[in-house]
Amino acid sequence: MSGIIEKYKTYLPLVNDEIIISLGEGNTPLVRLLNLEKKVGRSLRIYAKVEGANPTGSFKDRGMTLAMSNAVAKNAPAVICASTGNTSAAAAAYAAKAGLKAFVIIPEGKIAMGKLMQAYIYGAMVIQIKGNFDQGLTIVKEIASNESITLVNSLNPYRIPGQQTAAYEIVDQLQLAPDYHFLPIGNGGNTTAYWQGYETYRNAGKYHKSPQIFACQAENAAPFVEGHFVDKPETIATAIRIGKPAYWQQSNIAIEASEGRFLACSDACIIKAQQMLAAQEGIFCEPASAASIAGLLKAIENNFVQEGTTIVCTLTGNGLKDTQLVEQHLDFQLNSVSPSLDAVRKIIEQAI
Ligand code: AN7
Repeated sequence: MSGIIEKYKTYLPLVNDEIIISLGEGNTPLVRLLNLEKKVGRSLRIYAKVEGANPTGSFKDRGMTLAMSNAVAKNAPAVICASTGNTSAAAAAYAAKAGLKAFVIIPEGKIAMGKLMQAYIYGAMVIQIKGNFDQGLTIVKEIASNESITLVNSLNPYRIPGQQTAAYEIVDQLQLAPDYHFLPIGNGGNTTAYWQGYETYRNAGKYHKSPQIFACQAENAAPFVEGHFVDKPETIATAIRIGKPAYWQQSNIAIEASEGRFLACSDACIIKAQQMLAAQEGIFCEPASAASIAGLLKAIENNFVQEGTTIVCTLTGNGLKDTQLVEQHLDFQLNSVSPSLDAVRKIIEQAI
């Protein structure tokens, strides 16, 4: 299976045509959320772009394939990133494929266990700091500016072009540009990538108007909504627990130019949206990703979206990365019964 570089080569800055480090990323499902449409009761077409279907389970793979290919082409000896989890998983996997050493800096106790295990099993050197993502990013930027190690955070110039391919795919899948695009925002790299991606396709003559971008945060980790950096961001959606976004200006430009909005949702709304998506649409995304659905519901409630429109929500990461959170918040009972036909049948009969 070919990845996003093969598919969208003409749009991507590739240093050496012969060197492509790919795990078959991209080409993720665009799923119509019919049950959600019914639930909101308006004439809206709502789609989910399921980025958790990427090789390491998040959208980060799109940027990482290009960043890693070019790092190899430039003979980098190693790569480094700070991460809330998904970037470290993607960096570790693509570095493994490339045969490069990866160093990943993570905030102690604040990344999902699945993501941490990914970094380990792919063979990265994991460095845990007694601090948050923002502090980690400051450190890796400094290291990458002095050493020959390549930074593969979204500040790497190839990450954003790679991530733009998600916007191209959506338009190619829908055969049109959506009216609205909802996505979670942390550092703002992906918001910037989507906006630039949609604008690139618009400039290529594919449509006249790019979608309005709605970028969604968690209430207590909402620097964009508040209009200033936040020192101690807190949210159960650890992937977007970011107080000093690196793509501050570009994200503000994307929201303003697209006539979109920043939205903040409570952790409770995010968890509710995550559970609803799983139970009613069959899609298990991680909490941060559910912020886009929580944001959409809030936007609909506030009449920010017009009737008769097409909406795409990006579900940035896979729910399987963070099952501990589900365990904590989902009200479930698991009692064992005797291994007899009668016992099992009794339970089924009571449930039907
Ligand atoms: C699932 O992995 O920042 O606004 O270090 O993992 O581009 O930062 C992750 C971010 C949304 C926010 N959804 O994207 C990291 C990291 C998920 C994420 C975001 C992240 P950006």
